[in-house]
Formats: sequence, C-alpha cells, structure tokens
Amino acid sequence: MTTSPELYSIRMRAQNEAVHVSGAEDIVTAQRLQNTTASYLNRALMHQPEKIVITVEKIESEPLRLTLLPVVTCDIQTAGDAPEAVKTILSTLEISDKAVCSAISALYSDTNISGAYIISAKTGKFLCSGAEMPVRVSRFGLLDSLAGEFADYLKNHGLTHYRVKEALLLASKVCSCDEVVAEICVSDDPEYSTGYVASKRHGYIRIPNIKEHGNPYGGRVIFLTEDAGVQRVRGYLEKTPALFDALPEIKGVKKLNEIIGSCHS
Ligand code: WAQ
Ligand code: MG
Repeated sequence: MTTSPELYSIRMRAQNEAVHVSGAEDIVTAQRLQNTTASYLNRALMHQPEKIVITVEKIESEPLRLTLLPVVTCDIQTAGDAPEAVKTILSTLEISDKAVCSAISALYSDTNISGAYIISAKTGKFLCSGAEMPVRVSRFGLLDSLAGEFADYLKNHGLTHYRVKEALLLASKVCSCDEVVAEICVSDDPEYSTGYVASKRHGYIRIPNIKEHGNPYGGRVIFLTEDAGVQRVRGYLEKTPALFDALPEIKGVKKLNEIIGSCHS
C-alpha cells in the first residue's frame, strides 16, 4: 500500500510600515518546501519589506480536490470600458445594483487592505466590518506533480505572469463555496492592471485595464447569497485545505457578449 506524502501549507506575507506589500501561498510536499521558501523570499525582497513572515504548517486532514474555473479574457481595450463590462457581467449573476455599487466603491477606493470584503449580493451590505476583519483566502494549492505542466500550459496561452496562476487558484477556491455568487478582483500592483470577475456561471473572466496603469490601489470583493452563514464561509475560505489536480480550460480572448451569451438582458 502506498501512503500519500505529507503535505504542508506554505504562506508568505511581507509588510512595510505595517502595510501589506506582498503575499503568496501554496500547498506542497516536504520535498518542495525549500525551493518554494526561496522563491517566496525573493519575491518578498523585491518590495524591500521591513518584515517577512513565512509560515509552514503540516496539513492534518486530506485536502479537498477541486476543479479550476475555465479561463477567458474579455476583449477590453481601455480602462474606460472596464467598469461597464464588470457591471454587465455582475448584472447577469443575481447581484443587485446596490451590491454592485458597494463593491465598486470598495474596489476603487484609495486604500489597500490585505483581505477581501464580503458583501451581500442582495442588499449590498458589508458582511465583514469592524471587528469582523476582511477574509484572507488561504490553504489552497496545485498538486505538485502538475506544477511544470501547468506553467507550460499557461505560457502556451500567453499567460506568463505568476499572478494569473495564483489568482486563478484563489478564485477557484472562492467560487467552489456554495454560498458565493461571484468574486471581483483588482490588483494593488501599480504595474498590473488586469483584474477578474469569477463565478461558477461564467468561470474566470480576465478583465484587462480594470484600472489605470500606475494606480497603486486594488482589492477583492466576494458576493454571498442572502441566506449564507458568514462564519461558515469564512471558515471554509480561510481554513479548509484544497488542492487543484487538473488543468483548466482556457478559451482565449472573447467579446463580452460571447462570454455572457444569452444571459445578457
Ligand atoms: N485573500 C483575500 N484577499 C486577498 C488575498 C487573499 N489571500 N490576497 C490579496 N487579497 C486582496 C487584497 O485586498 C489585495 O489588495 C487585493 O486582493 C489584490 O491582491 O488573470 O495579484 O495580490 O491576469 O495585488 C489578478 C490576475 C491578479 C488577473 C490579482 O492581486 C489575470 C492580484 P493582489
Ligand atoms: Mg499580492
């Protein structure tokens, strides 16, 4: 009988003057811990941080096996067109106008926080505020044996930036949660202006020019169904280990109407 190898959750966060500047994570075997730690250190050091925290934790329960969302890139030429496209996508997903407004104002504010806001898809109310800190999605990774193949596959589709892989994994864990209607993300990296809208219905829709190049602010918003238990969702997103064990479908660049198809009302 072969036993599965021990798995570890490895997480990095770096900060400067108490501001989060870099983060990354994966689930790996012991054999890959050293290389992963080195690459995370290098990544953190690019931000000249005052403090880097790398946490390595053995995973005690068998991780869930999850499927990556299909990937499509929306044909958007300028930052001026992106908000309208985002609103149109969200309008096909049972997300109220109020909730869309709450999300857009949180995402396009001049602040960065280290986690995601949770918003009711119906009322637009923030379900995490004050003591209820924004949720930090964690404990997800790609099966070690797929790492090389996955990187080549993304590269063959022109998706070479490490952010794409990590964001796709994170969004796929978020959308695997029953109570999640959608997630929207804008990077806080001033050099990275592609964001996404992810949902079970449409998959992972990449939105080029979701913000102006040079803008240092970003954020994430997760929309929940009306009857969702926020604590359960938070527990799942933060703590339940999840491994992705197959390559995603990648559909290339498509027009918004092709992506949302007959959903567009
Ligand atoms: N859990 C919850 N929220 C997070 C997490 C996390 N683990 N990590 C970051 N955030 C929030 C936080 O508010 C950041 O300011 C914001 O998301 C953006 O984080 O396919 O790199 O790490 O080309 O800047 C999208 C890739 C990249 C799109 C997104 O986000 C593509 C990205 P960043
Ligand atoms: Mg980051």
